[in-house]
Amino acid sequence: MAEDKKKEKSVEKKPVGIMETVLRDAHQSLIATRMPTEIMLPIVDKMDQIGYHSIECWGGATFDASLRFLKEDPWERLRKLKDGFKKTKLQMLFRGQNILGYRPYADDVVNAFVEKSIANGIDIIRIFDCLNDLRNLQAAVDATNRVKKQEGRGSTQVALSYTLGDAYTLEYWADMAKKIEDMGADSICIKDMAGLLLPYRAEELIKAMKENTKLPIQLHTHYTSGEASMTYLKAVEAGVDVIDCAISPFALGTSQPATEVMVEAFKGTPYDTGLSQTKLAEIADYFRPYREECIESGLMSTKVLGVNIKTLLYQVPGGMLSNMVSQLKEQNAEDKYQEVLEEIPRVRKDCGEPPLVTPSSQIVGTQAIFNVLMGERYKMATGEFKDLLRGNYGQTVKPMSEDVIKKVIPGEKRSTARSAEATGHDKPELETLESEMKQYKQQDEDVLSYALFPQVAVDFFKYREAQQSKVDLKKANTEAGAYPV
Ligand SMILES: [Mn+2]
Repeated sequence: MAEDKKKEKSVEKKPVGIMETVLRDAHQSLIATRMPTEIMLPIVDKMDQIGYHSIECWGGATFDASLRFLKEDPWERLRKLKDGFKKTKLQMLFRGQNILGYRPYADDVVNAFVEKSIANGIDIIRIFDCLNDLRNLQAAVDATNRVKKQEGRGSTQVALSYTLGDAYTLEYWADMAKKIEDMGADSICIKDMAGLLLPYRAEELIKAMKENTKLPIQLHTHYTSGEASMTYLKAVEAGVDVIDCAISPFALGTSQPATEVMVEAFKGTPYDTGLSQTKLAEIADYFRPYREECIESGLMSTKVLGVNIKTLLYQVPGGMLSNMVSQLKEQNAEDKYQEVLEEIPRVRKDCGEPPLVTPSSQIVGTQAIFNVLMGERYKMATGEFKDLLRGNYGQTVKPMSEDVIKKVIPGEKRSTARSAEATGHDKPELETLESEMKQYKQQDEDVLSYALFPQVAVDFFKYREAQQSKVDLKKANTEAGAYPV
């Protein structure tokens, strides 16, 4: 009898996992990805004792920002984090065939990047595509699975970019969940970059997907529209397995819901995370002075900290809105703001109703500005918009407007292949890339940094060499007794 009761209780329990984003998305969303490694390292040991499902700490914009602005080797950061996180799984964000860069790469580069990411410390790779064209994810998924088989480390998470529109029915999402399972992923992520997913919609969505797949589902959203904590609550009740949260000093606004708030909300329920508020408070205490510093220096603006309900009205991500405002300002056309906002959904429809996430958000936003400022729709089109119509980014869920295709790229051949083939990156390119940069190479990973950001990486390599020769010089001179000790 007593045993039966115990059994019943253990069946009921379903602790929700927390992925902590402070080392990646939270600072990408609030301080333009500028958190340096030296701020991260002192707290790693304590974070490792919390019992998070995982720590997101790499990928997204961190790679670019490290090389470009912080003059840090992103690979070195990853190795240092791995040294400190002895128990907790490390997670990264990976842009499908584009890896972390802005163009599609050949499969050999994708393979090498996945191998090196795992070798240097990543456990879970979250892979997404801006059109949700799963073919653009297959190479990265296969590479991760291959490493997992060989090394026993590495887990594949496929992320769907969440969006709204006629095509995005519950059937669509449920069907995608099944397809992701079939393509060999270990888990699914719903990636809601603009905070569009409302609480009751989340409940329906998770239930529908769970009916179609056994894979764990992780939910990622942003607090931008102010709905996110409620969305997590309903999603967890509907069976979601992991939620993405940020420790309070780096939570809310355009970042994620606060870790401590979600932990407290589920305390004493079947979803109890089991995480200690006392220990979490120590993490928050550590990051609070840094937050204050960022506010004082202007790195963290109060503009990103509030709630912006307009993201729901126009389904435009927060970052895209601020981009749009500055583009209009440059053209002295701030009075066209409302017109452009209304043009965005129309442009999105014309090009097959894609999710608005990097890079599709910029492509659609800029074209909407062109359409309004030129006084005639598609009188001029950007190169990227043409590429989107040509099929170079892959396939959209809905067909594109034939009229717009005729007007913008008349008579041109359109591709139906995945992005790497559509853009001619269908042959190995790693060797060529290496030959271009071999004078700077100090580790195999340098070739991959160069592949993603050629100019920025070379600048970094030169900076690194200068630093090293300075240090060597100092050391040599000290050894020779040239400097007084
Ligand atoms: Mn995000």
